[in-house]
Amino acid sequence: MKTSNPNTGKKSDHRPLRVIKSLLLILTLSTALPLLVGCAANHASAPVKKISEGFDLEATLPHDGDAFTEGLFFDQGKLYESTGLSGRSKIRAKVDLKTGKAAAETALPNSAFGEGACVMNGELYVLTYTEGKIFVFDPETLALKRTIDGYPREGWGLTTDGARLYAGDGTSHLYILDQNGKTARTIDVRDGGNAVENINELEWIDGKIWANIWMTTDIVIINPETGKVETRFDCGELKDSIPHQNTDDVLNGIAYDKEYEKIYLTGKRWQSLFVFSPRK
Ligand SMILES: [Ca+2]
Repeated sequence: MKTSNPNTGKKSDHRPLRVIKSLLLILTLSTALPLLVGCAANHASAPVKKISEGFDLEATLPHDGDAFTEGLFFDQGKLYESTGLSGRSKIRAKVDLKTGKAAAETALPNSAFGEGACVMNGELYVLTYTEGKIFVFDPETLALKRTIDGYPREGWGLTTDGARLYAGDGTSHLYILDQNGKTARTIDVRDGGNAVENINELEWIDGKIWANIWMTTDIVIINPETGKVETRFDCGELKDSIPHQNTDDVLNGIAYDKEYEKIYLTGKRWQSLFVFSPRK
């Protein structure tokens, strides 16, 4: 806007005022835009990749086609597996990678339906599906050391960071448990702002939680601090290579051999165990 200057009678340009307004506008936009972009980024879905895009398939090993895999992990360099189904659930210990045969096995007590399993501080924990129990075994002898009763939710996946247990119940929540099964914290798992349901078998890998999503070929990588899904891997190419599948024979089983940085993937009653290493 231009007005007449009463002192000079000349047209006066209030340019400094316009410059200040412009600067204020720029300042406002420069402050708000990153916030808006940040909000959008927080609600952006995790990138989806094929597992073969980030990892090299190093080997395809035999896996027991009768094993209804619910938990898969390494302890002391040996592969362990927990299996499900009522009356048929067991722990398969020190699995020979070349043959897929377990050096030792033990059935779960009381015909419980076995679920996720892991070893923490020299104790082998096995969740049960609906029995409200957590069984604790000696990983060497497979002797039952104790039973935690009154676990307040369904048992699905289980893993550990070495100090705490992380358990799922088939919802979009993960629960941090102490050595007695007491819940210390709940993690809400979200991808692009949406709750991620049906979280199943779990594995702690380098500070993140890898999780199978039940009845899909997806594995999500979860930030345990925020619950945010950071990457989603589609493992459909693995499932497609497995013949003669029943409806329940889904991808379920993630184990990490930390010493050799290899990731082992399988599924319920799959005849194959896939070994991947990160592409470098
Ligand atoms: Ca696992």
